Amino acid sequence: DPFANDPARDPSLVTLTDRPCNAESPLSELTSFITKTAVFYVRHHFWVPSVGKDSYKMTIDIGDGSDGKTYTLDDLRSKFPQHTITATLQCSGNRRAHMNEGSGRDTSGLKWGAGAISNAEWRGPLLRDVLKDAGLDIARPPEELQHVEFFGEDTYSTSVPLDKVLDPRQDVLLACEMNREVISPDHGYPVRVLVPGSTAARSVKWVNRISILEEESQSQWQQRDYKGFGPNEMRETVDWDNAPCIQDTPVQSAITGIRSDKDTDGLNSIVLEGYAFSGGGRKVVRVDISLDNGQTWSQAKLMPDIPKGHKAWSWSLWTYQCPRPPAGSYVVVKAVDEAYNSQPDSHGPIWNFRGVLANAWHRVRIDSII
Ligand code: MTE
Ligand code: MO
Repeated sequence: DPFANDPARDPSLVTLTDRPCNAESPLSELTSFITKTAVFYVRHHFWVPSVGKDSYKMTIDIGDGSDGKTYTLDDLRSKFPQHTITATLQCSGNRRAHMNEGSGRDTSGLKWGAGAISNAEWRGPLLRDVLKDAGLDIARPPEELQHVEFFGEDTYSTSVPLDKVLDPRQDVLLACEMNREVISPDHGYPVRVLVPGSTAARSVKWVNRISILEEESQSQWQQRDYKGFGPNEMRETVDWDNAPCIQDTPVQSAITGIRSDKDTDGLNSIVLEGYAFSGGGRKVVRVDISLDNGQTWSQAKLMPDIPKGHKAWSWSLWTYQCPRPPAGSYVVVKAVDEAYNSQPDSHGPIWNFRGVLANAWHRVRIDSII
């Protein structure tokens, strides 16, 4: 049984499948800026491979036909400056269940609610520094080299554009620590790639080989998954080859908590809490709240959390207090990022058969969770 070595997991994780483990963070845990490692969402395609820290080796092959250079964990930790960032990982399927419900059309894939997203602090060398050491001319890379492919010990693989990795302000790490501890087995022990601002599918866990290539990865996760299509396109007819793979993700927000409170005059009120996040390091500049299903709006308060890194790689948490609306009201959230991208009002027009990038306004019926 290859799953026999999977680690024990926190019982509060919301498990969708056990083998392989796919589990959401409980929404009540997503109201802290840093998600505790034990309740960080888990998304595996296979079992957790066992990789010893002493036997760990990673090979970098820079596309020049040479054999490549190999690094131990100790090399990665001691030979390169270590960088710390805070970054949110969000699965491309986050909120797929909302897309299904909102459009009345099913999609293929795990029915994630709003908990396939979490935020952590990551530490390790910049991948560009390691590529330089491996012999890549990072100031003037050969024109034909355009992509970096990551291979996981579990056979998962995918690639990102080389430009993203070479820019020191994009903060692409070989993360050796998560929340100031060695990375846990579920999140890639001992080393995972961390590509901040990109869909989490690119942040390969248990990475043991990195190749610089002329073409994108030919893996199924690059070519036949994690792509978006029109609402009319179906599995049988789509042109996979001509759709770009998802890298940066669109702006997203969700309500993660609603609690009863008293306002300063002692009157009944509610406090809404949630997250807002955009891909590509685009900062969330505003979170709009409606208590009447989108007729009228006001702004939530963004929390003063201090993210680390060159861009807005972490979500923004927000709160909103207001008089308690009548039972049966729909509260709605939508966010705006620094490029003034916003979220669509419903999932019907953005429905796609894989159910990726579900980011319509999040609506919650008030009496359903108080
Ligand atoms: N890396 C490997 N090696 N194997 C995987 O199955 N899943 C990817 C990505 N990296 C995956 C992987 C996907 S789809 C997601 S959403 C994130 O890891 C989940 O990361 P997490 O489990 O640390 O939350
Ligand atoms: Mo994912």
